Formats: sequence, structure tokens, C-alpha cells
Amino acid sequence: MKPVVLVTRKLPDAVEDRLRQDYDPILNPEDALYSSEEIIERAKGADAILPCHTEQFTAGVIARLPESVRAIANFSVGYDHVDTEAAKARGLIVTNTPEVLSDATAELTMMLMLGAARRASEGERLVRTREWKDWSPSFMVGTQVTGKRLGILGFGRVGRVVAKRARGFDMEIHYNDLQRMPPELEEGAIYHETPEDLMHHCDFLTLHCVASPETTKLLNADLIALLPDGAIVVNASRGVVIDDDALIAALKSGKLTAAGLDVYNGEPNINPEYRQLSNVFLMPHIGSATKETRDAMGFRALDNLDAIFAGREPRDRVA
Ligand code: 8YV
Repeated sequence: MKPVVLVTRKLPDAVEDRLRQDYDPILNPEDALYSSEEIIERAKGADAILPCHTEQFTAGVIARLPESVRAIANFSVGYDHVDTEAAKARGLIVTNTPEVLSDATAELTMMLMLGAARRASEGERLVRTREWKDWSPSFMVGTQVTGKRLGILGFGRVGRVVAKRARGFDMEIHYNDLQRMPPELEEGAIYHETPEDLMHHCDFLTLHCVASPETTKLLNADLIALLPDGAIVVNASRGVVIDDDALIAALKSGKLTAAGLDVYNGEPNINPEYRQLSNVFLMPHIGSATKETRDAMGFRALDNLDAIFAGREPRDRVA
């Protein structure tokens, strides 16, 4: 008998085809967003769950999952939606999908930087609403990206690909992480021991740290105050790493020139003030949203499940 896998959202066709071949999947063709109660109910008889970051596996939910569930194979690199301690305590295996989405997320990060710096939201709105009437030397003047200093807070897989792409814009790369990377991973990037030290060197700041209690509201008013005046902040990691009130205040006061955001606290119900600010370039959490990457994320989650059900250690075990 094939293992039963509850798949919480509609996945790419190629991934669902492979699922049908090797497993007995409970699919969600309507792509409905199920509540925790519905997930618990639908998981009856399932051996594993293949969720997205849209489903919360708190300690309370994990405690109520049917006994049959042995694993949670996430379709995501981030796993802040899963209480890994509770999963471990229950003997649940948890996996994620690292590496395969680094390129797509780094591309989106470059887009956020360029979009924020070159006022993409304002420009697009002008064209679409026919408010674009004229050209003048002072029209829509933005910030040049080329040759500027880029600070990367969190120099993991995604942060390092961002550094590579930014080098194509002759940017000088600075970073902070819990520890200094070896030279082959630094590739000339300049290490700063604390986030505070890093701030002084950021014409642009991009956040690529893992969401955790330690990084919650990491970018707060105190850190923002250390950025050079006129800096630009971008975030394609998780919304919780930013204190929205502090960022919004800095965007309003002119301390920051602009921001580019793909992730938010409480998304999709974001702080409504962002919508009112013309100097923010807003995207709806699409960092990994390319065909290639979404297929690869699904296949990676299935590789993890294959290992688990073959009695092998899955490659991407996080709990
Ligand atoms: C996805 C992400 O949108 O993988 C992550 O952690 O944030 C995004 O790539 C999402 O997680 C899919 O579940």
C-alpha cells in the first residue's frame, strides 16, 4: 500500500503527477486555504503532510494531528510556521526545501532593490492612470544602484546569491551573520560582527535572516537610526524581522529614501500605512514564484518523503 500524503495546497502539475505515482495523495484541486481544524480533519489516515507556509503547525495543532502522521514535509525553505520542538517531542520528522529557491528569491530581491531605488511603483502608476504628461530633467529621478554599498543581514544561501547578483551591479558587499563565513563563501564580502556595525555601511540593506524569536523586529528604530540617511531597505525573508512602525516612520520622515517589500507581518493583511506610501515597492510574497523553482520545491519535498518512507534519513531534516 502506498503511503497516504495530505497535500494542503494545489501544487504544480508535474509535482502532483509524481505524487500520484508514488503515493496515495489527498489533494486540494480548488487550492482552498484550510483552517487548522480542517487540516486536522483532512489528515485522518494520512502518513504524512505536505504543507506550505500558509498552514500553521503550532504545538496545539501538532498535539491534535492523527496518530498516523509521521512526517511534515514542507513545500518551503522557511519553517517558522511549524513548532519544531513540539514536532520533535511527538517524534514527527520535519523537512524543508533549501537551495532550490535561492536563485528565484535573489532575483526578486534585486527586483525589490531596483524597484525601490528607481521608483517603480510610482512610475507604473503614472503610466497606467494616464497621469504621465511630460518629461523633464527632474522627473522621476531615483537612486542609482550601481557601485553602492549593499548590506546583507543574514549571509545564508539566499543572502550569498544576492551578493553574487549584486556584484554584477558593482556593489560593495557587506554582511553580518552569527559567524564569519569562510573566504570561499565570502567572495570578498566584508564581515561585520554585529547588525549595528553593519548598518553604518549600507546604502542598501537587504534582510535574509531566519525568522525566530531572536530576529523578530530585528530591524527596529534603533537599527534604522544607524543607517546612512537616505538608505533603501528591502525584505524578501519574513515580515516579522521588521518593526513596521519603525520602518513606516523612517519612510515618512525621509530617513529612508525607499523600501521594497515582498513579505509582511500578518500578510496578506499588511499594515495599511504601506499602501499609502509612494516610496515603497510592494510585492505579494512571490520570492519563489517561478515555474522552475516551484517544481523544484515540490520535487525536493517529495525526495524528502521518499527517504522517510524508505527508512532513510531525509536530506533536509529540520526536526
Ligand atoms: C513560499 C517561502 O512562498 O519557502 C519559503 O519559505 O517563503 C516561499 O518560497 C512558501 O514558503 C511556500 O510554502
